[in-house]
Amino acid sequence: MGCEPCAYTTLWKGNDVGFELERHRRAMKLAAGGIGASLLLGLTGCSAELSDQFARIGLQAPASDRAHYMGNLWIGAWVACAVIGVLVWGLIFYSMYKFRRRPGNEVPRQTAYHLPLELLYTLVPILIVGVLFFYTVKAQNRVLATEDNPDHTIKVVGQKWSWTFNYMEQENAAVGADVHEIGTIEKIPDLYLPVGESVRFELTSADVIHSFWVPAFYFKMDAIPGKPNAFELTPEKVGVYDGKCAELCGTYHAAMLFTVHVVSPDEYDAYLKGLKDKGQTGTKLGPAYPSQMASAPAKETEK
Ligand SMILES: [Cu+2]
Repeated sequence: MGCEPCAYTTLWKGNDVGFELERHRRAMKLAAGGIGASLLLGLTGCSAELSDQFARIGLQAPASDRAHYMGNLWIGAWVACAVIGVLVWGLIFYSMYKFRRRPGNEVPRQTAYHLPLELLYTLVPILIVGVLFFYTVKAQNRVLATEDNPDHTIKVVGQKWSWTFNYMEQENAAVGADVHEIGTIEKIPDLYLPVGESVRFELTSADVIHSFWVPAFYFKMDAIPGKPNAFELTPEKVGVYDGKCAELCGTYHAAMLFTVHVVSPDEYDAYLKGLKDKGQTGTKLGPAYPSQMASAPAKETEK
């Protein structure tokens, strides 16, 4: 059996039907085995976290107030796919059985120009796409919603091959200055966030397009030179999370990592105070760009 048309011809002629049926039976057994193994892994799980992750269809635990909207969209899309998949496969197997070739009936009855059927398979996909589009826009609007006065603003700069975080905390009495941390390819930078307080991220880039991504927030947004982007969220869970660049930006794209620490507001202030004490005040566009960011307040001077 070299190719599908040959297999089809052979099957049609009825010369090797037994072999073909055996081949399909084996393929079905393999598929059933694979699905069974996945289910078993999900149900028994190596740990509670793994089975929780299975229930979230691969997503890690959500860590921000916006993640739930994206998580619901993700689960909803999979449920829609499963329902449609079961329906389509069901109809396929039903047709295969119901209209199978019978002795004395070499060519089954052909159906063409069946208007109701044609309308059905034009309208149903449009309906499916429409429903998915509606829920996508709904989730997107919630994820991208902003408020006038977020509790904190962090200007994030993507630069080859790391990140610079500028904490705009001059108005924060506990810190009293804008402070920054510059990451380099040798030193993965830390991003500190206060739990339960809203943070506005203003993204830009010093060179090429990068993308700011924290998987536990279920969100990423491009950092584009000359085009400021912004989004907001409130971290909900104290913990340490991975951050990375999600835009293939060049040779060391994979090295553009950062570590997110969601801590109590007091620890957040203490960390920023530490940056201030180390002289990391003012705003920066990364190590290769010693000048201040254009939008930084004029009174801020760099050291
Ligand atoms: Cu990048």
